[in-house]
Amino acid sequence: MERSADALADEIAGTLLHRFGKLPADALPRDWLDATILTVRNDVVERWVASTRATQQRGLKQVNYLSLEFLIGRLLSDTIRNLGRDGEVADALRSLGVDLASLETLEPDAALGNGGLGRLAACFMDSLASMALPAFGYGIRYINGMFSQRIDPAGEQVELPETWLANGNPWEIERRDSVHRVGFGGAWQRDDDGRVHWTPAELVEAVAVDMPVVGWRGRHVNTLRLWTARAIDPLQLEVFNRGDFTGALADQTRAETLVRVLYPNDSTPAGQELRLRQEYFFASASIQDIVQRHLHSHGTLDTLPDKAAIQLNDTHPAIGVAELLRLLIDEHQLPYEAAWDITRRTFAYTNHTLLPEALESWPLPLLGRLLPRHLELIFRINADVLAQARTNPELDPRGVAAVSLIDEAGERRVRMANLAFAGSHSVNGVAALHSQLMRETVFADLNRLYAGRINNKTNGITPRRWLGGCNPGLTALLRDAIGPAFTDDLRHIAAARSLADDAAFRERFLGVKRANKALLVAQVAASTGLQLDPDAMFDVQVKRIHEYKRQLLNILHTMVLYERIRARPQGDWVPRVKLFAGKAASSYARAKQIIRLANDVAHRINADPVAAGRLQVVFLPDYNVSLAERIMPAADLSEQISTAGMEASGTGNMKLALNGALTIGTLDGANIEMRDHIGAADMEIFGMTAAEVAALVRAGYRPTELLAGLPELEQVLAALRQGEWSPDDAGRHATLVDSLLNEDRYMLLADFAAYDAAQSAVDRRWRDRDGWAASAVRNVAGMGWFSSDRTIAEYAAEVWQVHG
Ligand code: 26W
Repeated sequence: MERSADALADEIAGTLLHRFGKLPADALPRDWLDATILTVRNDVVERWVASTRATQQRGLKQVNYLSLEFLIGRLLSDTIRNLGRDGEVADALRSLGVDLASLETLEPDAALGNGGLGRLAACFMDSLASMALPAFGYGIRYINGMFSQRIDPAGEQVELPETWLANGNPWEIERRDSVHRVGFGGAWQRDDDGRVHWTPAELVEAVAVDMPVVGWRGRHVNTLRLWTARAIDPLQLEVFNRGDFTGALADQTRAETLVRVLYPNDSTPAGQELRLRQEYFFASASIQDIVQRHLHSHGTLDTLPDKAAIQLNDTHPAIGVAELLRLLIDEHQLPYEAAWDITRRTFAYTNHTLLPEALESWPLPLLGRLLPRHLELIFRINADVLAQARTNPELDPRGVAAVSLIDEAGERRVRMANLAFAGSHSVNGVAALHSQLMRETVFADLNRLYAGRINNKTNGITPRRWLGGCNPGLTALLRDAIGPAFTDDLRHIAAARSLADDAAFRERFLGVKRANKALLVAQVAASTGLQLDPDAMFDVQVKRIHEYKRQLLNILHTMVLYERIRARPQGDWVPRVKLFAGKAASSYARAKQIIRLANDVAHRINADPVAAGRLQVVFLPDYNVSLAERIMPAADLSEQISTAGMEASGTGNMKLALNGALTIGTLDGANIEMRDHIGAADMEIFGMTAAEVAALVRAGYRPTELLAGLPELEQVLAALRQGEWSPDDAGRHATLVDSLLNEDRYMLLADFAAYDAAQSAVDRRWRDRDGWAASAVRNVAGMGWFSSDRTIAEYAAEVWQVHG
């Protein structure tokens, strides 16, 4: 063993003794994990302090990424790999009789996010640090992250609270000197000098809890600053003078409520007052912190836009626009025009969905009651927006109403996307099609008013976690074949393209895939008792359960396939394992019903001997980052089958392709750009384009007419309606069938025939093992552009104007 590993073993044993009061013989696995993390953290903290200091001394502009979600996952293995110390840590622990790999699986996932938007934030943090761009991620330190999902014996989703902090969080450092007061309610007044004073009815304190974000090769460490809430010291508030102990306790409870739980809703705004309180608490603390840090380094707020970029991850932090304006005007006495100019030059906004029901808006009376001064400022902004809109010849009265920050139809509401749009110098979509649709649909009038403001930054994924970390076999094979350059810059992975024609390489590639599948098979056996066939095609759809993502299309096709197998058991079937995973929002009944159906289908098919060796179906519970890290490397086929125009980008599509899965998908989101980079011949694209979807909506979608041309599906739907797939409760799936035949916004039946044809084409590809392997290799080689390093480089150059 190397000397460094010897020394490290001593350090870990020392931490165990001094921090946990244990000798190695008495230590439990969790003690070893925490001692290892705390020991590694010493190294991290030294680099962290050096990075922070260097940024300050050089006076560099900083990025502030405001996001209500950071879907991080585990940190130990990523951190030591980025530091280049993974081998050394494994050796040190081995010398102490401890296995690193099994320790790593004890670390809870930091699951402070719902899905794509939250995971993107985590990938961006990794890229910012890896590219040595100084950045803060700002978020909330939720006590309960994304719920953990169980599937009960009946096949229904059950939500259990997630408790990642139950044993403490050894990565975090509380910053007692970074504390800000956040107010709610009350009233404001203008004094004789014209100065506005807001007297909130309630005050809480936001306390910073920092986590280090270590970049690739450990050269730079950034900060993820998560806010926790506490009641203001009751002695200070003189509550105790009044003897009001219960009042003090109630204050503490009210404060904790703000950070209690992540809203487990994607694509439908939560709508409750608590969510707005959460958003303001987080936005206000973050903006105050940015202002304070800027003043500390630069002395004046005039230079804020030159030294700080603030990126709004969707509209969740958009109230921050009004908060910065308020601080500049009310606390720092800037005139409105100067404050607005600084604000607009500082903020930029990313939109992540065009689904109208997901666009946040708040009832005007609610916002006015909770944030009276902010509502006043929103009116002030809106006066300018409307005045400008009325002079714009491209906007008719309907267009003027569309750009207004206030929705006047029905109950008056504040449109957060319009606030974010008006308050930013840059507004971006997350894939080329999505940005185009922003210009043409939801933001068409804002795009007329602020021409040129919308731009595109196609999403990416961090190759450190989604290749190097999750797929060491493929990484080693690639390093061996094309050298290590791709580990520093994923674009170099293109060198693997020609290896698709190398038979020996293909064999090794298939060997890696087979080994990854064996790992997943073992995990599935342990978690569900089901023994999957590792030689079958692993056909994977893993993502949040949502109608627009069309898991139902995949399930219905699986049912049709099963009926075909039953009708011709001796046919030459390509063996498939249909793998589903994903969570449904707790309030989203239809999505939960889809989970139930997937499980009913799995029960029936897996129990039928005629399907054995031909078709298996499994719904893996509790999809999270760690499970994704197992699934991506083991997948053969990636299902990306959303109704065209509805999936903003997708990032699971990228993770699967980078790990050598072929995509069956619609021309939606980033699938389109993947096709451009990988080549159309190595993907199975099918179905309506976004333009065709829109045309069909205009012409009128008539599913019952379509069904007449789909006899096999018609039979399956009839059987489903009659209860053949749910013998214990015949009526269970009737409403699901109805939804397909009435007003199905997702137009499943319109794409069914094309999907079926594409699946047959996938079967033909699979039968040609060499062709399949060559295609898979070209998929991997074609993914270099989809590194989040590329995305971040574009943001840095075109939106933030920052450099390391
Ligand atoms: C207010 C409730 C709420 C919460 C989250 C509404 C909407 C959201 C997000 C839009 C959900 C989300 O994660 N969107 C996904 O963002 C990814 C990163 O850009 C994209 O790849 C996905 O296509 C998009 O669905």
